[in-house]
Amino acid sequence: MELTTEQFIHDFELTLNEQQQTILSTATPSELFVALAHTIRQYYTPLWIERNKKLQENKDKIAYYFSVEFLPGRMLETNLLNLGILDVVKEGFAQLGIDFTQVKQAEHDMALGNGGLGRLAAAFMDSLATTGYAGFGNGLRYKYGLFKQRIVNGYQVELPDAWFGSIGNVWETRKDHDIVDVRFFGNVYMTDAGNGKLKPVYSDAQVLRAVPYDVPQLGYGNGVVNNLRLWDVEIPEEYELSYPTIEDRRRVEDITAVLYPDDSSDEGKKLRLMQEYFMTSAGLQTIVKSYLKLGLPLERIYEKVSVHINDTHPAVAPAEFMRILIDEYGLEWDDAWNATQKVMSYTNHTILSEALEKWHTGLFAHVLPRVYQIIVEIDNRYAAQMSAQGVDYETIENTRIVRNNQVHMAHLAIIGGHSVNGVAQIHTELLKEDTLRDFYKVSPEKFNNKTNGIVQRRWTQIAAPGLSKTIDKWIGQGWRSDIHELRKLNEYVDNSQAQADFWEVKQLAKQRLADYIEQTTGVHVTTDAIFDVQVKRLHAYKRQLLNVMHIIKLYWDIKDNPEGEFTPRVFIFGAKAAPGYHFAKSIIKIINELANLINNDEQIGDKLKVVFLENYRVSLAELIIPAANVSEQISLASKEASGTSNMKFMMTGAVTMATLDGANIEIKDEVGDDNIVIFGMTKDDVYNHYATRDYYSRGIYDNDPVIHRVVNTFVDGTIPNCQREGSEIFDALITYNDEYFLLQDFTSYVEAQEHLTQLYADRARWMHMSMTNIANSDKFTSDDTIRQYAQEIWNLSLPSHGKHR
Ligand code: DL6
Repeated sequence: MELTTEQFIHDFELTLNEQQQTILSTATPSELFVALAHTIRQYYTPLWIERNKKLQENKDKIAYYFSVEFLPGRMLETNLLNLGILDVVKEGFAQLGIDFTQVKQAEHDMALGNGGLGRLAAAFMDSLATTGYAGFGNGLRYKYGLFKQRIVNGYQVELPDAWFGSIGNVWETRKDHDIVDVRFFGNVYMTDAGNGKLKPVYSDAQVLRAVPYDVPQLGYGNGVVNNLRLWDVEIPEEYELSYPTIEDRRRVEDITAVLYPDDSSDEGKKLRLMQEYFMTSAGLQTIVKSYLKLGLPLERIYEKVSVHINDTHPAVAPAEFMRILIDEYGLEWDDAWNATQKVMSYTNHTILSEALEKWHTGLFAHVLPRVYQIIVEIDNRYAAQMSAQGVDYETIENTRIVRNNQVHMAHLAIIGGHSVNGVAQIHTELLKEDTLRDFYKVSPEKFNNKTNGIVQRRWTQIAAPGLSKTIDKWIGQGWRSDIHELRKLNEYVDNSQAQADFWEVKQLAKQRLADYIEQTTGVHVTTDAIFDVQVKRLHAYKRQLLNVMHIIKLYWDIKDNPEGEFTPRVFIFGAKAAPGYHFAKSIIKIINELANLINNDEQIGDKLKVVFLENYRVSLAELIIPAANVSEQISLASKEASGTSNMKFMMTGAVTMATLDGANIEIKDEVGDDNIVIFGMTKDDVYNHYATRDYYSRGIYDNDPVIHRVVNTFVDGTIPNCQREGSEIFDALITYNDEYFLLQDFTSYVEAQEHLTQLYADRARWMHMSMTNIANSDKFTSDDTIRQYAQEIWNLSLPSHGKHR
């Protein structure tokens, strides 16, 4: 949009005075932030209204993305950048003497997600708007997002993330006209509807009100505003008498209280199921209502609506959609089923079977009695149809939805839809070969791959403005709107002046991070060191522990030979462990105690530092990622579905230390073997070990003196204050045969690290690698990923109005 600095200053001051009823000289950063957000709202609101009107008038097809997680982080800068007024606002603030960074930091991260899956959902919202497609999100308006992590005595402590704080969500708008009711529990039986059909009659059901709050999703430079709808729960007035105590009300409010409640108890499981159904039912009900306003026949709803199921959490969608079409609008089963399968599609985000949700049939039927009836009917019809097609009994049994007293949500999503995709090539292959192989046998046409992507704008223009300016200097600004122009940088990867510029900008980013490290942990680190970073959720398969083992090896190398040559390294970790994941928490404790040991050893000095940055989140990632020299992507081959931080590091010039897992393989394909460092087993090696059962970690431990010493370090008292955690780790590695093959991969990891150190010592070689990574990272733009979803899964056309990319 066109906006002069003068106009902005005028609008901003007016909003500050009228809305916040304060003036510049006394306003706090948070008051300034709210005033700025409200000024921006005035700018985009007409665009939003116009967008909705046009979509309705032109009857454009819309894709609805259902996800229990959305992790946008802060939205201020994205909104400003996408509206094209970031520089104007910064300039206006400079003229007013306001510190923009301070104001931006007053916004609390919107952390309604755990990690990669939620961040991907947020990226897709940005890319849908940027590409111009009509794509709307549906999620939950949690009062508490992902917990706030504090480290106390080396241990993770979880605190509630009260992200609404005192200012609430400045971007949202409550939409009363789309309120719907959602029903749980009770009894249901079928009765004659009088028109030759049956209709359900409910008794003793709990009826709750679903209230939508819409959060705008602005496209980059195109005036498009899409919608992210977050559902909140309320008690309908007519049922208020049923909730006489605060406790009664709190039990209801719990539905949207916390992201991922503790589901180790039956109560927790019930709550989780209720959350998932609540969002899915509310979203689907309003979709059908707004479709009907177009005046088109319901049985052809698939021509105007797609519903995407992001992981298994909203996988009740096909059954709920059937319920709505049949029970509420009287469609025949076959018409409803035809529409449902054409509307629904599903993304799988993991091969870890424990993450594919299953519900005990007793619980499911208790919470959602009518939906359960429909699921049983879908399942029976599916089995009959497969049998009629000659599919063998075992395959049918393996793919059924209701099996062994469990409702298999992934199976419902696959059977009830027309598409199932993995999130990187290797992951999709593994789904076909292993996790979902029986489905692939019966419905190969449903399977496809959509490699993940990232919003390049956030990781360059917002998180790395210095890097962005350096890119501008060498290839012009075209890449900012067409990321594929980044490839022009390939021409300069051996240009010594360009290398010096890119080196310089990385050093500045490292210094910024070094300052933050010093402020928050008291540890001084030098930018002369290699900044080696592993930031992601803490999980055994991601193998932070392998990184720790390498650090221990380096520690002993220096202790054995304190005068030897050593390229200094700073190892930086950021990771939250799921609150109930004991082993992951033990690894956090070990990292912190190892850090204390190393950072306070004068003999080690600046040669080696270890830092654990608490409360890893999107806004912290924006500080850390541009400062990395090395990106640690070291999961056991076959276990990481894709990864997306690997793409962010690549785009900002880090070199990846990688196993052949997830999207690392596609990064390697883009940059070539010389510009990435690969080590470790392949997925076939891993599967061979599974088949032959020949892996024996104790044998390696007994025979390799280096490994022996490293593993013993966990238990011999070298690392203080972690006897219990050290023993757990020792047991996992040796007594329980090292599930994730750390010992097997250790030697090759160490060799790869030594190779990397040599590469870093040759600045021209290193900068060639670093810049080649930046230059070829365009492949991972989520704009392209979303285009593939839109064209190949959702069958969307670009709306006829507006500018598109
Ligand atoms: O697809 C987004 C993201 C992938 O990049 C990660 O590799 C994958 O682990 C993550 N999956 C999940 C699902 N649950 N589990 N485990 O978070 O999805």
